[in-house]
Amino acid sequence: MNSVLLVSDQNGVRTLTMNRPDKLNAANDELLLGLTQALQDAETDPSVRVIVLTGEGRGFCAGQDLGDVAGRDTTFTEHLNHTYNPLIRTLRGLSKPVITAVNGIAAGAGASLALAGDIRLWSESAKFIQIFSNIALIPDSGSTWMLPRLVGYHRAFELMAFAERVDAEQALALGLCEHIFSDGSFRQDVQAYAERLAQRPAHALTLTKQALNAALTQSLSASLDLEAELQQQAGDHPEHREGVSAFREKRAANFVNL
Ligand code: T3D
Repeated sequence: MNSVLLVSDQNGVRTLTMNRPDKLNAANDELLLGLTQALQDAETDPSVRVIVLTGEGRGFCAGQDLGDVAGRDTTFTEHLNHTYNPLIRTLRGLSKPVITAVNGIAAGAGASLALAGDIRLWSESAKFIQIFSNIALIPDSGSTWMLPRLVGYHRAFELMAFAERVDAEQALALGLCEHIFSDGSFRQDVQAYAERLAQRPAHALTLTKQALNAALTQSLSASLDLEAELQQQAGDHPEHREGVSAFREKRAANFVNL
């Protein structure tokens, strides 16, 4: 039997590929729990500097596998608390950078996953749909928290109410993705981008994520205090010494293995 999640490593980049292409990578419990575990494994593996999450085939993820819902013996609340919520908490809580490489349609909880990366790279034919209202559910897996922060309350509500289809150009304009790559070279372009990110100072990026995530919910004054504390940790780290030495010696810094 094929694994619902493929894991591969190349040059410090761990790629996790959702692998249910016949269903546009719709998520069953095996995929959701496996993905959460795989993210935790990537976090603790010192060889991993960047994590890429993508999908096999023409879909990124079509959200909850609707075939699995009928006859389920858990409530929606229990199911979310057991599967999607730990996944999103784990993903957003990782110290390492996560790239969501949105290779195709991202719908429902798949759209929430697409948003959850630190960097979102889209193929030119990718689409994003807050599709929940088509089946009279509410957006979950963090979409109600993330989307209004990106596009504002009103645009978020409209996208959710009409399950509007957002294409890659619109997504770029709305701030739902950072870059669009061609369909034909998408996987290679994502890998090259991720490898560039893997060369950056990992410890400093971890602290940067910490400061940015805290800033989403705290005051300017609290952020200034946190910056002062985290800057000390950054300044005390060998990465900082290497960066300054490289500048003085007019060479490229090498932050790997520090
Ligand atoms: O705890 C809880 O359960 C609550 C959590 C909820 C989280 C959610 O994500 S709710 C939202 C669930 N997702 C959906 O409602 C999306 C359903 N899918 C679609 O509306 C369409 O498939 C798409 C708009 C995403 C793509 O349309 P299209 O025309 O490009 O592809 P398609 O032909 O509809 O789909 C291709 C195949 O994938 C097809 O299978 P078939 O007929 O070839 O055997 C289709 O049934 C299957 N598929 C797509 N999405 C799902 C799915 N199978 C199961 N579940 C899906 N979500």
